[in-house]
Amino acid sequence: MVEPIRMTTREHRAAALAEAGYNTFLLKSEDVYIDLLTDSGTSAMSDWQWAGMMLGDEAYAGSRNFYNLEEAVRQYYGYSHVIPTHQGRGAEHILSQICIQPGDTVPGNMYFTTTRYHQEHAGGEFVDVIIDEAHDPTSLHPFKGNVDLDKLEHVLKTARRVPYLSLAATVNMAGGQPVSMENVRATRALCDRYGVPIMLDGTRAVENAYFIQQREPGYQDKKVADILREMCSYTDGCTMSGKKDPLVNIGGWLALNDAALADKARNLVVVYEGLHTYGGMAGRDMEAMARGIVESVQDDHIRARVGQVQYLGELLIDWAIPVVQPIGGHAVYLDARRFYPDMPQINFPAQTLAAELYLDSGVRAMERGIVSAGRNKHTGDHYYPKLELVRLTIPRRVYTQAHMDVVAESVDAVYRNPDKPKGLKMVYEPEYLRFFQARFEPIRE
Ligand code: PLI
Repeated sequence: MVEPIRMTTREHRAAALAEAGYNTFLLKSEDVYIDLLTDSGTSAMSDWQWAGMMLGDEAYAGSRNFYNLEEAVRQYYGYSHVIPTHQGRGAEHILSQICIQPGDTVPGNMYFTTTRYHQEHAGGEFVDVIIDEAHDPTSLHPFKGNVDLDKLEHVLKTARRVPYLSLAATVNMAGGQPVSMENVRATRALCDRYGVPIMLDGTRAVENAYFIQQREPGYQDKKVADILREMCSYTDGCTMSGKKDPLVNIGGWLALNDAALADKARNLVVVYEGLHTYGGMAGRDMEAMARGIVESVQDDHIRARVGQVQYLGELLIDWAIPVVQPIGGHAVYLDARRFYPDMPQINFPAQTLAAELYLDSGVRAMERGIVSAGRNKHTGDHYYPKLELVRLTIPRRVYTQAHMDVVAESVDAVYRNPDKPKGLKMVYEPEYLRFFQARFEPIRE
């Protein structure tokens, strides 16, 4: 599918940005030139997926497309039970509700916005157990998503109850950074000693498997599909946003190995999502996702996908622009602190940088810093994350390398602009997941 894109004038963008409260989530898509807001649901489907859309079995119950999806998840991810959901956060909601009790502690390798929200909403407390290198944008550790086993053991020893370890692969908020197979295996062994299951956030696990193939000794000759299966085999279940790795515009699932827990999930899914054989998706959506899973694990696909992200990242590194290194799997993350070294974090440097980039060229990116981090739910204080980033997220199979060049040139222009902005102040703050809808005004003096 081809979609026309529109160039706009700086004057037009200035007006659009003001109307959007300096929040790129509030811009209209037609005012955007190159859309790197997210890779979520923005990928292009293949001819084979579109053909599958024509084979939708829209029965309320027992659609054949559900069984195709179930089979694809079993084959490529290896879990026994598959509960479809409308997208990833639907799966996170069900998992949190069936596993977490008030007062529980949920350790994880860095928070993700919707994941932590659902854990807290169920009465849990998220504790970060990622290695320290993940919080340092300049560290070149090849597996910055790794769990710090000492931090995890401390939680397992001291927490009243730990329902599961929340393991993300790759780690979005750290810059799309992978976890090594060795670390997953060691984490499994540690969790086994304490009888704690592992729930994978498998949203970008295929990208993680690709990094293992490229970087971890012993995996060079293995297929990405086999690496993915092995990684999942060390975990007990998985939440999935079908909008990322599985190459669809909408959809998700929760997969579990424990039959009794799966029954609980199947029961709850009918309350919030839909019957356990469609979970909020049309039959045709499930078919597209089943086929997307098959395509997503092909070595040629994933090499090209991650390769495009690396291309943009390496261009920016060559031009000495501060980015999170190593370059992640789905996005290049600009280090806003080094764009605006004098700007206090409370003036929202990354939010400001995303606005400046849009103003310069119509390229839309996303803040991943203090705004995304939100507030401590007990004290009401802002979290002040070490990482203050702008994410240039690459949709799969959509843009060309020439688009990447345009993006890089605009980032360079913003970085070298001697006229530095003072930052933004937040003038409207929603209660939940504020980054989506918060509004800002420029600080002028
Ligand atoms: O957007 P959902 O509800 O399909 O998925 C939620 C979700 C869960 N885990 C991870 C690691 C995500 O990245 C994620 C969604 N990410 C979005 C929307 C993104 O722009 O990164």
